[in-house]
Amino acid sequence: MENEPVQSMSEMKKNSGKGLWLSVGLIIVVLIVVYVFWGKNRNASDEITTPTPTVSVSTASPTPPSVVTPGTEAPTPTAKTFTVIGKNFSFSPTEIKVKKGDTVKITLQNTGGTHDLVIDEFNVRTPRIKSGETATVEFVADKIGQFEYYCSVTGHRAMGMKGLLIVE
Ligand SMILES: [Cu+2]
Repeated sequence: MENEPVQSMSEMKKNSGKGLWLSVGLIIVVLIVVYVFWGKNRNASDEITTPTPTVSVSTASPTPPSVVTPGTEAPTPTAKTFTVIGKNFSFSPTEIKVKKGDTVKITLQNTGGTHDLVIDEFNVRTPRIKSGETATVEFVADKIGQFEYYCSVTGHRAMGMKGLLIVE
């Protein structure tokens, strides 16, 4: 009986303690709710102001091969390059084959002596070059046939500085 008021006091303390914890808990919950809500809003506004950069994966689709529609003649001419080595007294190779309409690029590479490379039918003529030098000519093989390329330095053609350009 003596302890009753004490008990009630402790009970009151307990109650007030409970109330305190309750209010603290409530505040925490409110804070969490506010935080979450605010955070969401901030994220939303972030999304608006700073849009996520679009990842541009450049899938550069390879250009489809040019379709040659049947019936149309003269497909796009292809450039063909050759290196002809010239020396006393021969050319190598001694034969060059191309298709009519091809752009032909011939580089004369002189490895000995003084030479040039001439094709009369295509008005092709390199300058005369010395050993170690190179000279390039370019022309369109616009006619079918076999044409001799040769060195125009006196006597060289007769001594074997010649080859055959075959246009098919
Ligand atoms: Cu020559």
